[in-house]
Amino acid sequence: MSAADLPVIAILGDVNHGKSSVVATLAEDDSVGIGAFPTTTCCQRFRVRDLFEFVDTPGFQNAREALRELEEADTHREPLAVFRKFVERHRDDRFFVNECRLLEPVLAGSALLYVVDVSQPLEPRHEAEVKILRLTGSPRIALLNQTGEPRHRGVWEARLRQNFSTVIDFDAHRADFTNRLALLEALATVDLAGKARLRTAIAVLQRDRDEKLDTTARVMIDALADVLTLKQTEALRDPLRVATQRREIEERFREKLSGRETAAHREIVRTFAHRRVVVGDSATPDFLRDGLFVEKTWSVLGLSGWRLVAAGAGGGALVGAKIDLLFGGATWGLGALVGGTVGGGGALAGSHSPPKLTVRVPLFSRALVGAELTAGPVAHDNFPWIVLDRALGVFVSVSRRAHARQDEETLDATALAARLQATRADKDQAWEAVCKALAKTFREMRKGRFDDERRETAVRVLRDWLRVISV
Ligand SMILES: Nc1nc2c(ncn2[C@@H]2O[C@H](COP(=O)(O)OP(=O)(O)OP(=O)(O)O)[C@@H](O)[C@H]2O)c(=O)[nH]1
Ligand SMILES: [Mg+2]
Repeated sequence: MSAADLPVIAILGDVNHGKSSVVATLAEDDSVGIGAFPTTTCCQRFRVRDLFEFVDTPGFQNAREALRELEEADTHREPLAVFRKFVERHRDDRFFVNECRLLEPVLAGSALLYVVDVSQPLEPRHEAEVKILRLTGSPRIALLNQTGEPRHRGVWEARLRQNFSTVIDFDAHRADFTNRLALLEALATVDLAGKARLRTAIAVLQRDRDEKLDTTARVMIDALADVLTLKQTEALRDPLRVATQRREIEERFREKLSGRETAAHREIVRTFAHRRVVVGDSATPDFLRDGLFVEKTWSVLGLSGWRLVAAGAGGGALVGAKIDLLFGGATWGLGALVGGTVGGGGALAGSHSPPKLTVRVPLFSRALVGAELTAGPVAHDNFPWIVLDRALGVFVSVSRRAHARQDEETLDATALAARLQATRADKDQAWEAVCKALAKTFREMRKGRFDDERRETAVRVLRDWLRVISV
């Protein structure tokens, strides 16, 4: 599709009714200028891939006065000619500067989205805006946005229905992917000229969304494979100072683990192009430093009760229950997870015991020359589930977040758990099946039997689950 063929959709409405917010959410672009005061002063184009273009416009300034000059379009053979004359006449007129600018895309034949804020009352100037848009004869639909309590929704809807064949609710701050597609579908229905291209665009967007889910599933599975096999091995420096070195290794191991997890979280956030969602920067020291180990994380995600799933496909063990037994009232933090035992052997004990930090002592050397300290890998049954849950929490946060939102969001353990819980209703059975498949995956990862084919299977299972919880 050449650029000239792209469907162009102009977003119009009163100042501060949320036009730019609608553009940001539709285009999934959080760089769109949004503000509580008159913000958009010139038309700005936002292209979505090479599929279509949104034009954000300044709000109407003097709609009632403009209407008086545009009314003759009602009986004119070519209504847009009247609009063109208006723009030529007022090109240098400060009084109609916004009207001249917002009419640019209208004159170029765009489809129109009229955005109203139903938390504000319908005023005579809005009646004039509606009439102006009707006079253009352009394909158009109306959106009921709300920047606060939707007190005036009824009045707005009744009025708009008289002038627009399609009036739909579209909350710029809450709209999800399904709402966005529904809006484009509605446009395709009224815009007969752009219909075919819009339908093509919708299909591409759906594929695009699937790719994002696939990327996220891969990021999660790869991070899980890494953290489940992660170790920190160092040569013993001084046999008399084993305890000190052990603490250092623990710390480095913990950093590596957290770092790997944070990298995955950031990649998920990036996949959904949200720059106001913060993962582990200085504002969230706990989450960055100790995310996997702080008491809050384990208590919120591990002990909350909703995650009592049959995770061990073999044993059918209840993951949540185990955490209770192991950690109930005990010490929290890395100490509980990566045990402080120093001794021979090396194989980590079974999943019921905390993983051990081991010292391997070569038989030929009494002086411990060449001895090694090793921390990890973490063998606890619950470990991958905690990592997975936290990644799912990040995914749910960003995959449902509208790009119009201006607030900074910090992903801490509590936020992730709350987000996750909201996705669980009525889905437990499906989740259980996913858990069974993933429990097998985790065993394969731990045993070093996780090959490409198994990776693809795991990615598919997880991707399908992401689709379920992303809307
Ligand atoms: N809570 C909430 N606030 C919204 C919503 N849409 C817009 N806002 C807020 O309303 C204000 C105006 O939003 P904009 O999108 O800049 O409105 P606009 O119509 O483009 O404004 P101008 O460019 O000045 O004409 C901003 O503070 C937005 O954050 C919404 O759906 N929910
Ligand atoms: Mg704006």
